[in-house]
Amino acid sequence: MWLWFSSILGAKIGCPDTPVIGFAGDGAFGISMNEMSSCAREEWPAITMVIFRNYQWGAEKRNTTLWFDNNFVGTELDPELSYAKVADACGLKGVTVRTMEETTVAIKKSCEDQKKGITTFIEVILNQELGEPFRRDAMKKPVKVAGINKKDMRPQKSLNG
Ligand SMILES: Cc1ncc(C[n+]2csc(CCOP(=O)(O)OP(=O)(O)O)c2C)c(N)n1
Ligand SMILES: [Mg+2]
Repeated sequence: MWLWFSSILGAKIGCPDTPVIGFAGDGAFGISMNEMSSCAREEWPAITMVIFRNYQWGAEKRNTTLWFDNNFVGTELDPELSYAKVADACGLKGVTVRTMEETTVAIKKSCEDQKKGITTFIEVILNQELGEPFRRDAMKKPVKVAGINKKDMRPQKSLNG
């Protein structure tokens, strides 16, 4: 999940004459975005990164709503944060788009820009509709599989005797 951005940078280093485009959810991208502080350097070849911005860990949120009677916890991302602005601040190019047409235009333009050494981050603003879980059949409430029985506990022997 977190690997995509760094893999995309590696793919471009491996194939510098090919347009390289990465796609990631905003949660996944948040885990690997620290590479943004490196990839504006002169010697790094340019890539395009498309970030699907639904302001949530959607897959995890879907799981928790199914497990916990439509409740969710710990899945909301910061709505104040703009990945496009972070890109600008890193000396990269940040673009915000809201429609399929805008996204298409931005991706095409970014591929042209790769030839000029310009890396583009395209932040695609989405709604928060949740998709189907990967495994609906596995979406049962977590159950306690093993408790702790005091009788099973033993004092630890000291290593120093
Ligand atoms: C390294 C790693 N950590 C955690 C997970 C579990 N996981 C699967 S999807 C997901 C949330 C992804 O959120 P986002 O990238 O925003 O995508 P969305 O579901 O919102 O489209 C997480 C945490 C994972 N797959 N890999
Ligand atoms: Mg998301």
